[in-house]
Amino acid sequence: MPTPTPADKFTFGLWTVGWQGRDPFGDATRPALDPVETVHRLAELGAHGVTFHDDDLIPFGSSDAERDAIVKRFRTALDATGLKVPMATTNLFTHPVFKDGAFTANDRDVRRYALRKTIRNIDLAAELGATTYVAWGGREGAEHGAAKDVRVALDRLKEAFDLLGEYVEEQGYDLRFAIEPKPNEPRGDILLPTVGHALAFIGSLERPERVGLNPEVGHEQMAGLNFAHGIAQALWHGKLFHIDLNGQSGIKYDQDLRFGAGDLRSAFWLVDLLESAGYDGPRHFDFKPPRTEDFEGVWASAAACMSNYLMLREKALAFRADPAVQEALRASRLDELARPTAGDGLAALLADRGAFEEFDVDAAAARGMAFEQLDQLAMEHLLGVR
Ligand code: XLS
Ligand code: MN
Ligand code: MN
Repeated sequence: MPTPTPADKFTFGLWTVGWQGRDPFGDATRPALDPVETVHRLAELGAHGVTFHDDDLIPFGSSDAERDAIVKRFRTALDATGLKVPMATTNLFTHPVFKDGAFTANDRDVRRYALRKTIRNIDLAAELGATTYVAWGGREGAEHGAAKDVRVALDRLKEAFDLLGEYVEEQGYDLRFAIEPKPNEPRGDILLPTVGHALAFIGSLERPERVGLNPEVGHEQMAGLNFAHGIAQALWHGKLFHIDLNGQSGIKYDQDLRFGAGDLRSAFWLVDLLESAGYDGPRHFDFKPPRTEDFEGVWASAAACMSNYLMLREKALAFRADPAVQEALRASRLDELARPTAGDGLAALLADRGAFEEFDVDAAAARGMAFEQLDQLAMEHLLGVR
């Protein structure tokens, strides 16, 4: 079994292993975890870093003196273990004040409060060395029709990101924002529901270069989408700033299974993509150890997230290195896809009788693509028989 090291850049949110198992139907099944213990346990397991929402670390409503003491203790644990804080984010969803959203709440005072809460934690994130600030707009959405004017709400969302970008620039922080799309839950419908929606939105911002994506496996799958395809497009746009890895079985509630559980084939193609594209950011796990588990199960599932990634990486590398796969890729004509369609120019295309007048449509239509053989090789690698 491969063992993780900090060089693998595995990171975990405090809220993942720290999830107490509270769900809409049941109470907590585990006691609270001390963030300092989490730091030590993650370091022992071979993780590179830890991430947090402001309220995961500093309970909502803490005094300034309590806040300082908590941050000091946390920092001591980071220094002792060498664990990094590559990313932080804001909780803009738990407190009832955010019931109608944060940056897009109808109430202007709530929006101003949300911005101030975010800015306060951005200062802490920068202080702890984070270079990515995630923004998941869990409550930015609606259950009703006319109660949310979506076009106006998007104006307010743009305003928020423009102001936050201005703040970060003014402070001279080395910090980029990563928007995390999700189609629903906890709102009936959430703004920027998918990678595609968020990519389009980023183009409308004042500082688009400072804003990218933090896509989550399960969130795209909740919308029935192919996660690896979404990630490929995010990479193509240069917008994969961060990633939330976990597992999901089909279109249902946000399951947050450990990475590799759920759709295993999708996880294989995702790791194959991240590794072959040279993604060098954190591999961040945003999962929830099921509420059936005690702490032994919690740490076992955290370790499994990392080992599943590493096992899939080995499989993906072996798949790409296999001469039979390389031959199958040629048979499926991936090399042809990589050739520009009209590198010879538009005039040459228009003059090329072979491209149209003399093109043998029937012969081309009859050609097999040999995709099944290629895909079966992937299956055999994944199942460990090659
Ligand atoms: C919830 C999100 C959340 C973000 C951070 O579904 O995944 O945990 O990643 O706020
Ligand atoms: Mn999730
Ligand atoms: Mn997430």
